[in-house]
Amino acid sequence: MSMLKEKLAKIFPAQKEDISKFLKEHGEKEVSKVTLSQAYGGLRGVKGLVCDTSEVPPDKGLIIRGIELKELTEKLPEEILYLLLTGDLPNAVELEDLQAELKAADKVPDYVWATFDAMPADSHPMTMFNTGILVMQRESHFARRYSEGMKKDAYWDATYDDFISLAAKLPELGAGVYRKRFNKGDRIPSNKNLDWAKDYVNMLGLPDPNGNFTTLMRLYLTLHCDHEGGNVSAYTASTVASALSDLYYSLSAGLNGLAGPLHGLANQECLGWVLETMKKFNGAPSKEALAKFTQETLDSGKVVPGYGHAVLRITDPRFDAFLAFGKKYCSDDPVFQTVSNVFDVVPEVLKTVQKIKDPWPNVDAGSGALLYHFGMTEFSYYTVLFSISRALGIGAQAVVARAMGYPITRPKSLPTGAYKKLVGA
Ligand code: CMX
Repeated sequence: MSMLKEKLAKIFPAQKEDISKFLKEHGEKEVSKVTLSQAYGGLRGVKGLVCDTSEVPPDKGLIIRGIELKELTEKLPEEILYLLLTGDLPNAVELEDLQAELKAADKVPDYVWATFDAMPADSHPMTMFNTGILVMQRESHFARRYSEGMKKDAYWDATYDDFISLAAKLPELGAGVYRKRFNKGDRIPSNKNLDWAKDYVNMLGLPDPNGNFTTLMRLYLTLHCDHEGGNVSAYTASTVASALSDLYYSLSAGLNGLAGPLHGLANQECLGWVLETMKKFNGAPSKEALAKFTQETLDSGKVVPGYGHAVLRITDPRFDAFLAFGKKYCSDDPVFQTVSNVFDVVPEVLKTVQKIKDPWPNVDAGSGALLYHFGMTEFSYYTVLFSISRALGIGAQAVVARAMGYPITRPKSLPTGAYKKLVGA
């Protein structure tokens, strides 16, 4: 048994016991009220979900297991995976053990590539990526063991095996999508001596002479890992997993949500918007021109991608981390300079629109310019990168939910007529 699984086997029973005691004592206490506007408004702000891997206070941004994101930007994604699951960062031996466990499970089956061959050449990279995950469902340890009559207390163990197996394969799967979809030539084999992010860069096949692209990729794969339980991808995945659908089903379902333009696809949309401004103004636009273009975007009924958030009310610390990276590694790049100018201008314009609750940049506002700088110019691919990272949080949440024995998700809906009756309208 790996060191990580052994550790989880030790800590989960005590956590489950703690929750059970907590509920026995306080289970009937009220934690949230729901207004009609909230029922019709995407349940914004309603407390009714549990997520122990991370939290997102509106005035702080992402906190993973009690550690603010700004303390974690130098960590490897594998360390984050460990942290999400256990609440601790691994020591050097534990990290090495996890990396070896991932390397042992990293082979994408050949039938995935054959499936891609059968797909239309212009399929969206997210469609290919999620199809790749779904088609691998036959590899699920959970599904096999469930059909063999696995006991409830082993559910987390089988979900853990699916998580590691999937996390191991996602860089190869993502790189395979990139090379196939954008005609980059043959797939590049995994190198067992490289860490998770560096091997991904190796398999993508983009030049990285001084290692800066690898540094960006480690940061990227760390920053997008998790964002509590209520965002579309995490909530969808956990709902699907609550039906005891295995992680292949639940992860691909969640990532289909990430592929929406109001969620993870915003990073592709955002770079598109920035490049559109540069095209329109023949190079990096002035701040006045940017303000005008922002207003035109709003007037045409579109959203300004990369800005606003359902929970945050500050500049997203993930954006701060990308901005700091850009200032260090590509401050002369005109696309990055435009992104930086957009940050000076767009919040001021959005603040003038009363209904917009958060005028500040989110994670998607800056990442595209950095990827573009390092030669990844195919921006329809960007949400695949987001997905590889987000799979860490979704997978960890699924393992924890199975270990705690959470039941099937089933909130209550009512027709409008019933709500009218309920409030005496
Ligand atoms: N540009 C224009 N209008 C915006 C806006 C933006 N960046 N952000 C919010 N609004 C509008 C909303 O569309 C909404 O308008 P309607 O009432 O006419 O529908 C109104 O302001 C109120 O929205 P809100 O309460 O401030 O924000 P929501 O919680 O409803 O939505 C989000 C949050 C992220 C969907 C929204 O801010 C948005 O569409 N932003 C642009 C897309 C984006 O960057 N998404 C990525 C988010 C991060 C991620 O998941 O990856």
